[in-house]
Amino acid sequence: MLTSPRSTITFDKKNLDDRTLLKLYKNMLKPRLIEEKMLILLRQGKISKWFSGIGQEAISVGVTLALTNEEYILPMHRNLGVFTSRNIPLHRLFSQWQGKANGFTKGRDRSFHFGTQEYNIVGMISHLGPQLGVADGLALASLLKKKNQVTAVFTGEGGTSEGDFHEALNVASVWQLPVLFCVENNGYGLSTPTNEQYRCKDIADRGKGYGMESFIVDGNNVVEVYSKIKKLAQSIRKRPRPILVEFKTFRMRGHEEASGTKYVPKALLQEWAKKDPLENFQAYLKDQKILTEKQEVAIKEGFVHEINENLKIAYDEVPIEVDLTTELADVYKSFEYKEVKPKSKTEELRLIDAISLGLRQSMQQHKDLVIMGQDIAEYGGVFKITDGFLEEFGKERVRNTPICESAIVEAAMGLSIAGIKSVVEMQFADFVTSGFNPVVNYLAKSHYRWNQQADVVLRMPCGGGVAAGPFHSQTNEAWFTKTPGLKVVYPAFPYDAKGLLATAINDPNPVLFFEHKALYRSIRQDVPTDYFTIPFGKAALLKEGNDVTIISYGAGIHWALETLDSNSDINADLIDLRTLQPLDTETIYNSVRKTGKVIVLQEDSLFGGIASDISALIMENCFEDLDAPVKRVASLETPIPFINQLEDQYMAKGRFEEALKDLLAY
Ligand SMILES: Cc1ncc(C[n+]2csc(CCOP(=O)(O)OP(=O)(O)O)c2C)c(N)n1
Ligand SMILES: [Mg+2]
Repeated sequence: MLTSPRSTITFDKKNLDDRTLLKLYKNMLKPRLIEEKMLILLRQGKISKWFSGIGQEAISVGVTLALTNEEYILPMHRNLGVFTSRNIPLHRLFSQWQGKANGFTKGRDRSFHFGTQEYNIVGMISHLGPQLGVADGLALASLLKKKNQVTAVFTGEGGTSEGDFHEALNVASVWQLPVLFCVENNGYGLSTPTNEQYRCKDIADRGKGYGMESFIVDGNNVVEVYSKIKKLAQSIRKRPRPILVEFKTFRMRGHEEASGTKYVPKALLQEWAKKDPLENFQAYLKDQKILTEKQEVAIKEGFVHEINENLKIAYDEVPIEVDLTTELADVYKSFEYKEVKPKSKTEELRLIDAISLGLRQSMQQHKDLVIMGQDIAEYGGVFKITDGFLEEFGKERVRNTPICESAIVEAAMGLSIAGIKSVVEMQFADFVTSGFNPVVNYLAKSHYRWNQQADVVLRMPCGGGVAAGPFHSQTNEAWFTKTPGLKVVYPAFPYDAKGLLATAINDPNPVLFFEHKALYRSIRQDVPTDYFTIPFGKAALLKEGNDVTIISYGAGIHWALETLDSNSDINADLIDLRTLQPLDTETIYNSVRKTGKVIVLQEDSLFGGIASDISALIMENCFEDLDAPVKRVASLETPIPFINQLEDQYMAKGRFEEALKDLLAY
């Protein structure tokens, strides 16, 4: 071990050869030079925003070079060194930052908000924490596919305050997933110093709380980072488990360039400037005669040349072409629906049995389909949909989860990135709020942002009429129908539920599959017992009549049927939407053009529900054909109450018949 007279860091190269040491050096120098160039361009107004990782390069570089190129890394906004160490052509990075087509997001997302399967990198979303759970999913895929690979995921110390961090660590630990949680503790989260961020001594201590090994590493010492991670990665590949590593380092510049460092004590900056990872390592290599002055200059010149050349390529690239068709088409991954016709053999099934059978058959169809949810294995799920699945498909594919909706939705995303389909059972649709962020920000936007499908189905037991109160009775489809990138399915019958669930699982896009709890055991139908599919975006015309068009879905369909049964004089088209996204506007318009009167019935509260949008669409597209204003019937603008008489008053059901008659009399 030698301390360089010019280096304040003690490097212990152990058995690392000179080639490796030089490689570490070069890989640190490159992002540093790129950043220095970016800071100049920023001052010239040629780039918009920059999050600097200067002073933290040893971590990005040491971790990346310690892994194999096939192993996934999930970097953050200060990890340029991850991208450069994976040898992404610089002009592609520059194009990405300039929002050009040769980048990774077709100009749809900025800076480091992208992933690339080509380089096994999965970039962050702004919300910081979600990628920790995505890493769990990637690591789970490695286990399931027996790949013996490590997944490394980064977070700052600020991000460790987010629930996602705790959920991800817990899941990784309970499932013994091969994840390296890399915490870069750089002293600040935006302007917030560590003593306002957390109260434990070291973040590494948190690993213990989750039953996980953890280590503290000098994040400014590239030899230590590389050697330690290399050793840990080898050990994890042999014996899969999560490990937390806290890298002590410092953020030498502002949170982002415009925000400055006024709030950072000067003495701290000076102290850490002396520990610069690149300068110290360079001094060490020179002392050790591993790097000569001449070599240093040549390496630097080479990089400067590469940077300038690539900048020119990126600047010369034409600005992105605006093409509406492409923009709209890229929200979803294209999916070629393959019809599997139902065979003739049928059996009378309740909705719940049809869903269970459908799910079972999809597990048989897709040999690596994984289902995850609370209490779904031995217990069979709170509604018993997955009863017996554990015995048939095994513990690897039928996974009980801890109570952490966010991390599980994120893990499902990770599985999808690794090419594995999954179905997540929300115990109750109400609880999706605890995993809301990854649904609407990660799953929904992933294909549009970087061409990565989220091949995930969320099963959503929903709905009222079961006297279960404000947190077990909601029908919250409207939270999702308004988010581009998601598909929303809401069957009313066992037959539809079985066929649509098969399609939802075949479809590589994120699908929210609503299952109405009050219909689970009350609605029966003859259903083909073999596997079959039903296409999305095709409503069912359940009844035909010329007086009025009734549009509904889910439980509303059964309320409408009851009303029509007891009013045989009313001749109505009854449209069961079946899927809300995509929405079968053609069937709606055709019917409205025939009847001239429409009533839209939804179980959810009125304001902002899908009935409002359907009403608006009809008004915009069929105004001339209307003989009366479109009528919406929905539940009260209150939370859904518990006790029957209050719930009955709340529900749209009680107001439907009168509204329908009023409309007919208009
Ligand atoms: C959920 C969420 N809340 C707040 C922010 C705004 N924000 C972006 S980065 C950041 C600080 C992150 O600190 P840390 O995790 O320590 O990473 P560092 O920037 O220090 O590398 C904040 C508050 C955000 N992006 N997402
Ligand atoms: Mg920080």
